[in-house]
Amino acid sequence: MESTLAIIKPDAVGRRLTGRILARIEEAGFQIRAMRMVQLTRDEAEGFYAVHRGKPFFPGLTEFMSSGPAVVLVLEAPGAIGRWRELMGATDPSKAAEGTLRREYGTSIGENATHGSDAPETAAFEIGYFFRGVELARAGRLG
Ligand code: 3AN
Repeated sequence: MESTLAIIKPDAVGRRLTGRILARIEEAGFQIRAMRMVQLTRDEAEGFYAVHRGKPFFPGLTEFMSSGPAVVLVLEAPGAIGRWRELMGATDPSKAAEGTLRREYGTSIGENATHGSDAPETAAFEIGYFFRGVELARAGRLG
């Protein structure tokens, strides 16, 4: 079993797409182990995306991610990291495959509706950034 950190980004929450994206997550067979709505400060967004510091899109990315509420989730499934990235589609919505969340709900490479961890180490960091172990354990009893 594997866990990944997913975010429904401020563009999607603002456009009232949260429920539809959650339905797609559950229909795809992920177990939601933890979930919370957050309004990131600029500092918190910068900490989350620290690996991208220095890249040209970093200021815009962190401004966007702190521009409104987002929904953070821990998704569990066998191969959750890869499967969630597959369901999201490519970073650029115009290049994302038909039927993916970013193709359907993303509007630009910056405002692309969802985030997902890209490797087990990243998932561990990102899950720990938002959730304490006890919050996961409690949700984990749902099975
Ligand atoms: P992904 O989220 O698909 O793993 P990353 O990790 O390369 O993509 O980039 C993190 C986030 O930064 C992306 N989700 C996207 O919102 C933003 N981003 C990446 N590349 C660009 C770009 N060239 N211009 C604007 N935003 C970008």
